[in-house]
Amino acid sequence: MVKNAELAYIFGNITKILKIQNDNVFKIRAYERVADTLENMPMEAETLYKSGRLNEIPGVGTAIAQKIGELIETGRLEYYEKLKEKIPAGVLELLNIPDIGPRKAKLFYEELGIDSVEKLEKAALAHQLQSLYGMGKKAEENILRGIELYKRREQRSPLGIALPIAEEIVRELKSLPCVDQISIAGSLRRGKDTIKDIDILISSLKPEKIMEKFINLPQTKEVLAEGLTKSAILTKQNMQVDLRVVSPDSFGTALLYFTGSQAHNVRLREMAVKRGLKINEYGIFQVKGDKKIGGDDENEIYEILGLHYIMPELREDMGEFEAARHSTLPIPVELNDIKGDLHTHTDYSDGLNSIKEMAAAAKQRGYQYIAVTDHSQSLHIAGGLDEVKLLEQIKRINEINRDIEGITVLKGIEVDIKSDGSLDISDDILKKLDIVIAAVHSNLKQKRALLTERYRRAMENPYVDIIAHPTGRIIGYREPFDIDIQEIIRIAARTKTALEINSSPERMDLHDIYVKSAKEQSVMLAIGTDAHQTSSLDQMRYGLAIARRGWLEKANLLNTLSLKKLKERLKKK
Ligand code: DGT
Ligand code: CA
Repeated sequence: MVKNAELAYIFGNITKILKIQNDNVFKIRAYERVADTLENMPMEAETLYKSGRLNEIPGVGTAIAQKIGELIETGRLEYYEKLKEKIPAGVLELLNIPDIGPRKAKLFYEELGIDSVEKLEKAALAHQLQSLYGMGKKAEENILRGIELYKRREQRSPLGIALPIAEEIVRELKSLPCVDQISIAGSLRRGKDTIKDIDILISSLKPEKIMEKFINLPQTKEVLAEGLTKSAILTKQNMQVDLRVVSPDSFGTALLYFTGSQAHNVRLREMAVKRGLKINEYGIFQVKGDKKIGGDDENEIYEILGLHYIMPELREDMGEFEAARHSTLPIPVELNDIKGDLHTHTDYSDGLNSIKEMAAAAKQRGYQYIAVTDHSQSLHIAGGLDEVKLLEQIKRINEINRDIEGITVLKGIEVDIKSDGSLDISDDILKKLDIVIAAVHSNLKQKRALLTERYRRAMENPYVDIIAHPTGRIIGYREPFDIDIQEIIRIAARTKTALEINSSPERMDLHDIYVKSAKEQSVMLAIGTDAHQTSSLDQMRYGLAIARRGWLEKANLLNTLSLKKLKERLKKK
């Protein structure tokens, strides 16, 4: 079976090669569109092919249908093989580096024979790039920075990528009857925004059976280590997964140990020592006589140490022990507490679904409201709304609200903060909306003071309720803006502006450390998925992980409020 993802990958590569070769734009667009469609299509292309219905896929004409057929029948595509002879795979890899497009990739390859990221880095360090046409010292420096980001991206994956992979593996392993308990551990269990490798822990009396299944999972690309208690694989998405199997009577302490963080574990062990106890991954023991007093239950270990249970998201040695001792641990906010999504897009700008579809999907998730916050006019590439179009959308939402039941669509906008801090939509229109989120999308390299000032002006606007993705980072692609985030938090407190926890996997912005700091200054936070299609509403849980890691409780989040309370609160600013 040739999966859609594999087809999409090949058509994506064809697009890249054609771009580097500066081929016909219409042809390029056709391949790009097919790659995109294949990636997001619920139906398998192979199934359609077998019933002669490939032409039902949008954008698939005879030529492309033939190519899909050839791939399904023979597993290879002559046209693609020929293209690859001209442009090596290493040159395509260059396109993954921020700031490198087809033009530069071609330039580096043709002028300096650069066909790998490694060679590119060497050339940049030897200052061989700056003299090339259209380059310069600054461009060369940017490329080096881009390579750093790229390497880090290869090493750590966003939570939103790693978690679904881990859950699928857990589901498959769980089907074995010899599995007693199973849990995700490591940074993934702690809900960190990026994950180096996935850790899974199982208790069982029959480890061989489990290991055999694990190394032969359909996801496995390579077996990195194989043993009776510990194995590691690399998945097809290049994620490393470590699996450990322990006996049921040590599941609790092993889970504690492999959940980490290391800093948290060090403190736990110190506390144990003070009580004449010893903890390791096998159990908790009295030093005198080496008597085991616990090990199967994680909860119980904290109890034995005289502590309240500390949830995994707080285990960073960032004050959780003091809070556990003084009974001041936060009451964790749960997915059930979330009453709506406050950042979503529709087909009015660059979203895929209609307002109605988004509203229905939000209702299905048990929400009371969903804020539609499309882009504003100056974001041309995202089809931003001008004031006329926004007024039209307001009217449409009013109609929809009259028609539907069980959910309310809030009229909103993700308004651009312009270079001088003014907004892209006039106050007269903003005041007609239920909710305004403001964001920086342009002129990102402004000086620190200027950029911070730009945020200040936006927050002082009486209609701005939330600042979207405040630091602007894109994991692996863009560093956070050079802004004074602590100052921005102070201004948010003073102006009663909420800060967003953007939960789209590549953003995860605000970071948990700043979330905690915002909470300490009584700033409200708002989780928004930034969904551009209905399925992305499920990303709420990634933002929730940040909220929990940031010590938030229900009362610190705008979108735990009921519709009525939220509306009152939004009017207040
Ligand atoms: P990462 O980098 O995203 O994979 O982060 P973690 O926390 O998942 O780190 P990882 O996978 O190296 O190890 C998982 C947990 O196992 C870690 O949080 C604590 C525990 N652990 C691993 N190695 C050591 C060690 O050498 N000493 C101690 N005390 N604990 C360790
Ligand atoms: Ca890990």
